[in-house]
Amino acid sequence: MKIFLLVILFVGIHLPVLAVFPGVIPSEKPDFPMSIAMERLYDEWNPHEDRANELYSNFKYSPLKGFDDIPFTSRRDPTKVIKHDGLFHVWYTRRSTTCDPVGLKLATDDKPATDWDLADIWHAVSSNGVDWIEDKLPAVKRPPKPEYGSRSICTPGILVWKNKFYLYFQAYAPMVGGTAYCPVRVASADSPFGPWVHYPEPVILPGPEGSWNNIKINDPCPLVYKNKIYIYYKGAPIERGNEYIIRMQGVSMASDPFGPFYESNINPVINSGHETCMFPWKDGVAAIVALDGPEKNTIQYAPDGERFKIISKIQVPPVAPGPYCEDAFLNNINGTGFLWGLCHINPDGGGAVNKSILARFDCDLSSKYDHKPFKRNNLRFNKNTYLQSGVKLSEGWVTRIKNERKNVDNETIR
Ligand code: AAL
Repeated sequence: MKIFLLVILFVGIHLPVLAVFPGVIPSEKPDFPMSIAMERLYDEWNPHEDRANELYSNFKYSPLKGFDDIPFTSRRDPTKVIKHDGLFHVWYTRRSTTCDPVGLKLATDDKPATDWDLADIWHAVSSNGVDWIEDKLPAVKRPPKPEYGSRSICTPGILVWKNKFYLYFQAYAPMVGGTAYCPVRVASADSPFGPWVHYPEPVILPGPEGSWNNIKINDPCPLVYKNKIYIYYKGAPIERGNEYIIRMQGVSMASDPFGPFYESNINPVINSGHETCMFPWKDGVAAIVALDGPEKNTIQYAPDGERFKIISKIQVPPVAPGPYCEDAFLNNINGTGFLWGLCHINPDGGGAVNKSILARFDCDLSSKYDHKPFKRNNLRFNKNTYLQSGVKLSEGWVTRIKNERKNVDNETIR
C-alpha cells in the first residue's frame, strides 16, 4: 500500500498538468496546447466572441411614419442621415411612375425598367428618426436629355464639406439596368433644404476597357478621412459570365468635392458586398458588407481606409444602409460608429421590379454607447421566414429532386 501511494505521489508530481479549457474564458491567450479553432478565437476574434466585439451587432427594424404609400411610388437607397440645426435629414431615390417596373425590354419613356428607373432624389426631415416629413417636390431633379442622369438619378450619398452639402448619385442615360453606362454626378447646396445645383460634369467615371468597373460606378458613399473626400462605390464590368466579377467595391479620393477624384491603386478594396456602407471607425474606416460575394454579411475594418479585413459576421443586415453617423464628415480620425439609420425593404422580397419602402434599423455599432441586446447572436426565425418566397424551395425543384433521388442518393451501407 505504501509503495502504491508512493508511486501515485511520484507520478502525480511528474505528470504534466492536464490542460482542460476552463469555463471562465481566459482573457489572455493560454499557453497550453489548444485546437486551431481555439487559437483562432484569440488570434482572429476575441475571447468573448461577438458580445465583446464593438464591430458586431444584430439589427432590429421598424416601420417609418410620414412616407405615404402612393401607388407606383417607390423609395429606396437612403443616404447617411445627417443632423443639422436639430433636425435629421435624409435623401433617397424616389420613383413615382404610372405603373410598376416592366423590365428592360418593355421599358418606354414613361414605363420604368427597374425600381430605380425614372427616379429623382427626394429629401425628408425628422426630429426623432421615426416620424418623417417628406418634401412636396424632389430635392434634385433629373437633368435634361441627353445629359447623364436624364433617364434616372438615384442611389445618392451625402457629403458635408466645409459647411456645404453635396449629393453624389448614379446618373443614367439613355437607359438604366444591365449594360447601361453609369457614372457618378454631384449636386451641391448651401443648405440641406437646397436649392441643389447640378455640377455639369460627372465626377467619377467607370474604369477603362477590361477593368472591374468598366461600366458602372454605383452606390457612391462619401466620407471625410485624412483631410480628403473618400468616395466608396460598387463597380461592375460590362461583361457578364462566370469568369467576370459581379460586384466589388472600390474607393476614389479628392481634395475638392468636384474632383478630380483619383482611385486607390489597390482597387477594388472590398471583394464582396452590394450597396455600400462605409463609416469612420477609430483611426480607420469600417464597412457593412452584405448580400454578394464570399465575404457577404460581414463587418470589415481597414486601418488605412483601403486594407479591409473581416471583424465580425452578421445576420439579416440592413439593405442599402444609411446610418446616422455623427462623425462621418468630421475628419477627426476618431470614428465612433452609430446606433441607427435608414435602409430599404422590398415588401415582396424581390429587388429590381417591385417597389421598395424606407425603414429604420437600430443596432450597436457604436464605441460610445453599449446597447447589450444588439450584441446577442443566435437569432432564430419563425416558419414564415423559412417558407417565404425566395427561401422556400420552388415546387419545380421539389419535383425535380424527387425524380432524381434514385440516381443521386446512394445507399448508406455499401
Ligand atoms: C441598389 C444599388 C444601386 C443599384 C440599384 C440601384 O440597391 O445597389 O442603386 O444600381 O440597387
